[in-house]
Amino acid sequence: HQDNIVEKTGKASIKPPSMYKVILLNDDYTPMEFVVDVMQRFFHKNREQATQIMLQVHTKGAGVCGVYPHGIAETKVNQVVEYAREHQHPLQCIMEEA
Ligand code: TYC
Repeated sequence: HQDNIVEKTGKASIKPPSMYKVILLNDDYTPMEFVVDVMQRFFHKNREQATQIMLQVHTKGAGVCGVYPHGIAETKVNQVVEYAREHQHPLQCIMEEA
């Protein structure tokens, strides 16, 4: 729909779509190596970046993997949750407006 189109004095102005942070959550069971693999596989991080973010999630409870438009963020969340489920890990991933 068109909530990104704002009518003003007869002239339409376009505002860019909102961006969403995709956030990984810590848990006690998902192996560190699996989390690093997830970040390389779905967020195009190299091994060093992936390890650094994983350690931040592990110590602080949560970490941002990337910022994307709504539909892409939603797809990433679904891919991560599905992949974790397939491997029987409780890893959780959420999105929130940036
Ligand atoms: N805390 C997990 C462990 O000690 C590792 C982990 C890191 C889990 C990041 C989830 O998003 C996560 N095995």
